[in-house]
Amino acid sequence: MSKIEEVKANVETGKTKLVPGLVQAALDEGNPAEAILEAMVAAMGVVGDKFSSGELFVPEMLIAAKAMAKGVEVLKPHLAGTAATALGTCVIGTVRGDLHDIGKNLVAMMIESAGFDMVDLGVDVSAAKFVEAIKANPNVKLVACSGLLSTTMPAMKETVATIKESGLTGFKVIVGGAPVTPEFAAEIGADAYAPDAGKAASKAKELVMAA
Ligand code: B1M
Repeated sequence: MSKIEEVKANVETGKTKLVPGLVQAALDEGNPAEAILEAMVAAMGVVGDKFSSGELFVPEMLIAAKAMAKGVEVLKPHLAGTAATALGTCVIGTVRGDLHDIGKNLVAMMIESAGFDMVDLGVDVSAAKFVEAIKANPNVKLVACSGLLSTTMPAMKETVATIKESGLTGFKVIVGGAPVTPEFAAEIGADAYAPDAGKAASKAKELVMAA
């Protein structure tokens, strides 16, 4: 088994203590950080499928998520570059009712490395909390909302509407997460949609530089 395959297998089975060392070994073997990340994301896909089919339950999903988070810590310096330009502040959060944060953390990391200062509100963030954070932080140029559950898509819609109706201006709103589509993003009035962390960072840069 290659080191990348070992990383995938150990994320899947939630081996929190082993994953960081395996990620480091995979890096030492010369594997690109992006390929290692892809393997970990694929592992979470398998975990999700096994959850859907009743083979795994919430505790196993949680442990796999912890294992992946430990692996991402090792990968972080290899994924995030240093930006030459300061693009302003980004406020990010996972919307109300939703506790998934791995994708949101990856998006935050990539947007930060594109040149934004990051204000991460965490998970289960209400629309009002997003608005408060925009008011409290000077120079907000981007608001990023993540959501992983189809049941929290209405909360994303409410968040975007509340932000847009707040009268606050000078920033763009980007949304994403597995159940979110470009059509849904447009329908709820978001300025942009991105399917993954890398594209979220390039889109963020493009949006702010065009404004
Ligand atoms: Co949950 N969960 N979960 N879960 N979980 C999913 C999402 C699910 C698809 C599993 C399944 O059934 N196959 C399913 C959702 C079904 C649906 O609504 N369509 C699901 C469910 C049902 C649930 C619960 C309801 C289970 C229950 O209690 N019965 C419950 C809900 C809790 C809540 O939030 N209120 C629940 C709980 C959990 C845990 C807490 C145990 C844990 C999360 C721990 C954590 O995040 N710290 C968990 C996990 C781990 C998963 C899976 C297995 C993995 C998620 C993940 O981290 N993926 C997931 C199955 C799956 O994803 N296939 C599943 C890896 C991550 C890198 O990908 O987050 O998609 P992702 O992020 C991507 C893109 O989506 C995008 O970029 C990232 C990659 O570059 N992206 C953005 C994300 N945000 C973005 C924002 C952007 C742009 C792009 O712009 C702002």
